[in-house]
Parts: sequence; C-alpha cells; structure tokens
Amino acid sequence: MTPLTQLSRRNTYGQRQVLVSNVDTALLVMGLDQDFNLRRLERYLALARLAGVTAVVVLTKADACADAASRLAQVQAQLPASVHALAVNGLSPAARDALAPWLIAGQTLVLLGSSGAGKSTLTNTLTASDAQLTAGVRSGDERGRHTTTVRSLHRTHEGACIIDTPGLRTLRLDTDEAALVGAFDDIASLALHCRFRDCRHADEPGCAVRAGVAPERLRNFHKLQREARRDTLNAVERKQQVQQWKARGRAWRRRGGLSAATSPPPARA
Ligand SMILES: Nc1nc2c(ncn2[C@@H]2O[C@H](COP(=O)(O)OP(=O)(O)OP(=O)(O)O)[C@@H](O)[C@H]2O)c(=O)[nH]1
Ligand SMILES: [Mg+2]
Ligand SMILES: [Zn+2]
Repeated sequence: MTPLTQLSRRNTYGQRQVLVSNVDTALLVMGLDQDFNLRRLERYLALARLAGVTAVVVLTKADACADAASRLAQVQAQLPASVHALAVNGLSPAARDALAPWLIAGQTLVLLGSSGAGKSTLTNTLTASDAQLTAGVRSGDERGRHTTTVRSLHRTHEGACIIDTPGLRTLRLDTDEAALVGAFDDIASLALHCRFRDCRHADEPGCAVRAGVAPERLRNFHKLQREARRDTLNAVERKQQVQQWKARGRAWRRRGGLSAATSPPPARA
C-alpha cells in the first residue's frame, strides 16, 4: 500500500532515504541549549511541510534556560504564524499537558531532531514510562551521544502513537526548487505581491518578500534553493553522463571493439 505521508531526505550520495511513513504530526524537538538553531529548524519544518505533515516545534530544556520565553518569541516571530511552537521541560509531566492537543487517539506523532535534543526523554514523559534510554549531552559542546539508534513505536494512554527516532546528523532535503517554495508558505504568498513575476527576491526593486521576511530566513531559503537546484542538476548530469558513456561504448563497438585502432597494441608472441 502506498504510504499516505512520507518524510524523506537525501543521503550523502543524493539518494532518497525515507525517515518515516504514515505520521500525522512531526514534533520538531530542539533544545534551548547549544542545540538551538533557527536555520536548522527551518530545514526540519520544510521536511514536514514537503510531506504534508503538521509540524509542532517543541523547544526542550526550558527549565534550564534563562531566556526561554524570548527564544520562543524569536521562533514565533521568524516562522509563519501557522506553525505552533512551545517551550517545555521534557522531564516534567506538564509537557504532556502542553502537547495534549496533538496526543489524540489514533494519531501518530514522530519525534525528530538532533541527538541530545530530548526526543527520548519526551517519549518517556508522553508515555509515562522509562522505556527509552536517555543520556546526558557532552559537557564541552552540549552535543548528544547518539543514544537512540533505531526507530521505535510507543503508545500513550490517550491512544496516540509516538515514534522515537535516532538524532539526525545532517538533513538534506529531498525536494526540487518548485516544491521548496510551497514549504515556505510565507514567502510563497508574499511573492505574489513582488513587482516582477519572476522575482528571485535578491536585489529586484519592489520585492515584497524582502520587505516582509526576516533576512536570515530569506538567506536560508535561498541556500536551500541552491541545494535543491544542485541536487536536481546532479540528477540530470548523471543521466547525461550515462548517455555519454553508452554512446561511447556503441561507437567503440562499431569500430570493432578491441581490434580497433584505439585498442592497446597486441601483446608480443
Ligand atoms: N533539564 C532538562 N534536561 C533535558 C530535557 N530534555 C532532555 N533533557 C536531557 O538531555 C539529555 C539528552 O536527552 P535524550 O532524550 O537522550 O536526547 P535524544 O534526543 O533522545 O538524543 P539521541 O537519542 O542521541 O538522538 C538527557 O540527559 C536528558 O535528561 C529538558 O527538557 N530539561
Ligand atoms: Mg534518543
Ligand atoms: Zn521578490
């Protein structure tokens, strides 16, 4: 059966890798420690949007962060208003109350984020169990230790399903330029008001996107666009290369293969 939703990324070879299928909501988990990175969060958001999955930003470690409220406000200010974002202490049962609107019977939620962000901690809190192993982040740079290595499915007492996943090291989007615009809906709708229909929102006059979107967000969008273009170009280039090789092979065979002038001189008897 074809999955209804599929979150996928590209691996280092540019091939599609499915992260998870058939989920209703993606909880994008990010720590309010050194893990905090709005540009990375935008990648995760695009990942969910491209798959047509509702995304909820869950900022963890609010209990250990002095300016949790202002960081949350920053997230809300820079992302489209349609994106829900909340800050929690993943170790406290209050996190379950905060996420109650999405913990509905029959719904499947996946936890995504870097290693050490607190996905397994949250899984345990949401399921009121200690099924998932968790581990402290490294003291120097607060990076995680890749504690979780396989995906696992858990059930909450409300009847929702939670999928805990291993922390991702990199997230290369599996998309092309056109689809990417759809994942940035604030940019897509502002673009309708740019003076030029083919505005790239770079230095054109009368650009509504530049006027209305945070410069860092627009820069990140352009970066993701370049990545998508490069990936698409690579696919075309790969195809061209294969065709070139085939043509060369045909020409070589037409010339008589090994006996042709291009072949190495015959070994002496
Ligand atoms: N104070 C505090 N600590 C937290 C919170 N969430 C997670 N932690 C701690 O952060 C560390 C990493 O948490 P994990 O749940 O193992 O992180 P993970 O995202 O599952 O990491 P990987 O399995 O490596 O991908 C643990 O020491 C947790 O106790 C939080 O909201 N507040
Ligand atoms: Mg984990
Ligand atoms: Zn524009």
